[in-house]
Amino acid sequence: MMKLYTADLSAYSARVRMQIYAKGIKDIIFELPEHWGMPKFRERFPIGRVPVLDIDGDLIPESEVIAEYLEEIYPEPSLKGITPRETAHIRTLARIGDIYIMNSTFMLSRLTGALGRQTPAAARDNSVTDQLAGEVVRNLKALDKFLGTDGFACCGRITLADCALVPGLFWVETILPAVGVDWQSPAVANVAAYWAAIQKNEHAAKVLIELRRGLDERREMIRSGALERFRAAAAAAQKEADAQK
Ligand SMILES: N[C@@H](CCC(=O)N[C@@H](CS)C(=O)NCC(=O)O)C(=O)O
Repeated sequence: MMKLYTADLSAYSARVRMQIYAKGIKDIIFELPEHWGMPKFRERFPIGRVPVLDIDGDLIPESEVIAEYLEEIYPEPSLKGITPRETAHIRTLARIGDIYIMNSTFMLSRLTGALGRQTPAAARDNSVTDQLAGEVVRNLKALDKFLGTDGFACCGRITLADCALVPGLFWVETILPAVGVDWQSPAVANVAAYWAAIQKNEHAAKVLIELRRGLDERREMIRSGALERFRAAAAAAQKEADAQK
């Protein structure tokens, strides 16, 4: 049986989980990987990130690669286009969600500790975080031009584009206000309308519940100091592993 190594709060994992829900795939188990975040984890998973698809020990990393693989082995219902041009459009939207939205918000969160903040930062930290926040806002405006206006990212149905954009927009909504950036503006009215509509879709709603649960757990770990202790233990274990090389 296949396993997907995944974590609730991971936007990239949520992208694949939403695809699995939308396709109605029932035979993939979800698991948090053993030794998550520790050097032992990276011995088995060199990129050190989730999601990873485990097919009887054969490991496929990277959400987009997993998504394409799942489309090939479970072709129906297809979350790709009916024509090559439609598929190219879906991939463009999914790439905006991945590279320009999820990646930048993830980096922004790491650099600012924004996940622990529920009120805006007094001032953003430095030019790197300004740059990343600017990238996200600029690319939300780009997304606005590409998005459909019927409640889906495109094609009038759930596609791989929605699977990437839903977790991406959850991170936008979580991280940008926490770093003092108001992303809403008339230039992203189409994004805001899409975001309001897609949250009512059952598969999107399911991953949003998981993402919010992950966020609550993470905030509790930050509040209790458990995250800091975990990171210190991971750094110490890494130092020891490096010294043995
Ligand atoms: N490009 C990767 C990104 C995956 C990623 O960044 N995953 C995050 C969670 S959303 C992670 O595992 N982070 C752990 C770490 O960086 O140590 C993908 O598409 O799968």
